[in-house]
Amino acid sequence: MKKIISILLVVVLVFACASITVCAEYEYKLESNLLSVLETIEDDFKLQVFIWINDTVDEELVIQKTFEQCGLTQGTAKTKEEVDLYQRTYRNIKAQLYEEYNNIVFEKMNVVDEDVIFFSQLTPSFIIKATKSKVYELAQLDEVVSIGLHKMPLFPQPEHLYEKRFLELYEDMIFSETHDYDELYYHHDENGEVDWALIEQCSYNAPPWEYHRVFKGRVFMYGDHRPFSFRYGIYDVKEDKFYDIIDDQFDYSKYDDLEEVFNTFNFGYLIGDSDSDGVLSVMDATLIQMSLAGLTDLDDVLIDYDGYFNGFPKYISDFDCDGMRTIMDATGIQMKLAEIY
Ligand SMILES: [Ca+2]
Ligand SMILES: [Ca+2]
Repeated sequence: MKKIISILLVVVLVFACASITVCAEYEYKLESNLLSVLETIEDDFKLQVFIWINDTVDEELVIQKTFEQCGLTQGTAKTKEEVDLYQRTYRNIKAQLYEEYNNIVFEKMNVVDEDVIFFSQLTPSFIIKATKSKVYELAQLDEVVSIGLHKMPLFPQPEHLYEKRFLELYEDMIFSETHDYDELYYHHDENGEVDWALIEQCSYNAPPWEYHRVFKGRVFMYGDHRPFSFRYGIYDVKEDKFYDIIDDQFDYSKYDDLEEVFNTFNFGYLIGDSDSDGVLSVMDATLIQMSLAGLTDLDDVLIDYDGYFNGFPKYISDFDCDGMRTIMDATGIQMKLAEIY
């Protein structure tokens, strides 16, 4: 009898462990904010959720194929046209690879068309409307990696900018209709009303290694950023207009807190920030001096692989943006810190 009880106990324990493992894995796929929302919603209420499925595309292979098809080699693109050709080819190859796989998983998810908000052609992801029970059901699919809440924006997405910048440039290109859109910061006027918002928006395009721009002391990477040149834009509430902030036409004086916002949130890379702590300090200058003296290897972010754009920095520590790391970069940082200009 004792033996039977022990066997039963073992069986019960094995089942208990198995269900704990399943639950843990199950919850692991659901982001914590979604889990807390699920506890409070009615059974028939449909949430907007973002679903990421496992990525079967070999990124290295895509990049290799892209360079072959473009007739370029990594680090040789010199003009905006070459960068655009690279990105266009990259997107098309990637879209072909995702098309079949995403369709198979989508069918397995068993979601009705009217609940689909976004079906990605270039990433392993979807945005759908789903009830609580549907979310738990999806979390059990092997292909689903994670599920999160889709954040609802306050302002409309800048579709007119797509028409102007995107469609004209890329009319022959396969692209997703919906792109990541996020309202990062709301600026309030003296009455407490939102008068402008900082927008981050990007489409899935290409690795951002071919081109960059220094703007207000920060380095912004070009790459998968549409409709704004370098990912960031402003929505002016009163004018009901979107502006590309890294644009020669952008009137920076109207949004004079913007530099502070960028520095506070540490967007892009702060030029000269050799130790990558998000702040310009004497340590950044010291690190440059030490590396020039051969006392340390300065392993800061490499931003231009071959320095093929003259006048652009090659490293984050290249404070004076001349493409080289010299004592002038350390001096420049020290002068900036001492506010001698
Ligand atoms: Ca620093
Ligand atoms: Ca330099």
